[in-house]
Amino acid sequence: IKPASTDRNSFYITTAIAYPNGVPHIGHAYEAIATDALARFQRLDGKDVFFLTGTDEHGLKMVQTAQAEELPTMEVATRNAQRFKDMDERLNVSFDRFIRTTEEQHHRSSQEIWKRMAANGDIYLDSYAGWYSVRDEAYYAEDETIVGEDDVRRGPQGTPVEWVEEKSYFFRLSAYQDRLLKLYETQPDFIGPDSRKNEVVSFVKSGLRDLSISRTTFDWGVRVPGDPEHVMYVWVDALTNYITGVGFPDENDANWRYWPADVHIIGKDIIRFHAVYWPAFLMSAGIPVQKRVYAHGFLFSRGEKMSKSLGNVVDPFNLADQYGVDQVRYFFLREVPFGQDGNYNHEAIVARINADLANDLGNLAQRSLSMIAKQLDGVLPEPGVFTDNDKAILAQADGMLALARTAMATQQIHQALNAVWAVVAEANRYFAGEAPWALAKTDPPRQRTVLYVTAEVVRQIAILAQPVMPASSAKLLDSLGVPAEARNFAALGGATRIKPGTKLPAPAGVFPRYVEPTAG
Ligand code: ME8
Repeated sequence: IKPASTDRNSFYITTAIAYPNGVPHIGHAYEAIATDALARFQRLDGKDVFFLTGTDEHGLKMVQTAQAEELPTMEVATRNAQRFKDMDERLNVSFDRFIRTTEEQHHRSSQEIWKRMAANGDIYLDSYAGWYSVRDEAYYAEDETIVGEDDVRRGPQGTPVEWVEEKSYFFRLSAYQDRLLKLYETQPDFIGPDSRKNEVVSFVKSGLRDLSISRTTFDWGVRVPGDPEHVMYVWVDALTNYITGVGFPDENDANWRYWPADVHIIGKDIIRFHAVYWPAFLMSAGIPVQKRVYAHGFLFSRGEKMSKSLGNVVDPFNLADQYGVDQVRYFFLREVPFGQDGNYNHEAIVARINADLANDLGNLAQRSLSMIAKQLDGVLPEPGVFTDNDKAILAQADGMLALARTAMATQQIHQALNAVWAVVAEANRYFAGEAPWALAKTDPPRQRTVLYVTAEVVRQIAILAQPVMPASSAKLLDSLGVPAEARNFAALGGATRIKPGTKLPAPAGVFPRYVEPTAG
């Protein structure tokens, strides 16, 4: 096996791949938006980024969905996968590849990792008897299940389980307990946030059972090499998507240099698969393990977990139509600390749109730019000598990048936004305190300096807002006359300043207030 890349300038990030047994819901949108913000941030910071997302199309759940619709499984998978891709496009998610696990390359990839695990002595045939949840596509031990008052036995996620007995291949997960614990110890940032890490460590410490990794009761999956009666357990091929996406099994593929992934972004319900099974499979196959797994929380609507099976799905397309794409992206990433659960409702979204975006950032930009347009012929003024107030707000703006970098390095997207909006708030105080509208008559050179400083601060804010609100930030940077090649993070932190003498286009409002549609 060729050694994986040590190119520190590359950055490989993934989402979970969604089950296309239904249409995308807000949980999927949330994960896509957050991962996109992280990917865009690294791109703007000069990294060579590869961003993978896609759909997880095998497994019993897909078969049952297609049966219920009386359609071929592939047809349902193809139709719904397209909805996920459409959602990504609608939400401005800048993936580099959208993988579908039904692709031929992915079948080869999954068979290759299987063969390597088998060659390492980690796969054996036995028979399986235990509790299986179709909804989770997961097996549970008897003591992980409970029988409810309704006489239905459920697993730890609250989903019904059924007794399954069949011949099955097993993966020797039990042999990896010590190596996994060593991994968590030597790579302390392998799992984030800490609450999830503790959960995983105590799960592994409590002892690992070998894992059933094949099924014979249906054939919708990747065939087990050398035993076509079996298809792989869906999670074996699902996790393998992360290496298929960068070229595996062809290690001469140009994209293989991205492996190992810098971070897998997933929801908290699937941490065990990513932080226990996946690194064990990779170790067994002699492939370097990913660098990090970060689990975000769940979004709740009306206090209930949202899922396709539960039916209280909020449609991401409708949200984007109603509030605007950047507004929705901003809301979820600012409102919900990334890694924790979050609530969503109409009032909270409107409050963020009108306060943070329309009032605080939108008005600041609009007021300063229209003053430049009306009173200075639309030419960005030359500043005079900076006062202490000017220097203080410029220093705070220059300091945003370092704070945002620190926050984004551990996926604390909300903290990066907090750092930027602290400057938005301070810039508003600065603008109100300097009162440039009054200076037009009393001290025109000072007015020019205040407007210049404000424009410079808004420029840095807009550059740093791009990962979260790409389209609106671009409009803002257009109205500041910032050329396309000066919009990455190399232009932040005081390295360069906005150019005086630039003729600006007529300022266009970028962040409209949300107005309730009138009845009828
Ligand atoms: O789990 N809030 O697919 P999936 C936030 N195919 N995130 C949510 C959520 C919610 N209400 N509901 C789901 C799968 N998610 C597997 C993944 S990866 C090799 C295979 C998240 O369609 C969920 O945690 O059920 C997961 O990260 C992603 O959406 C896809 O969920």
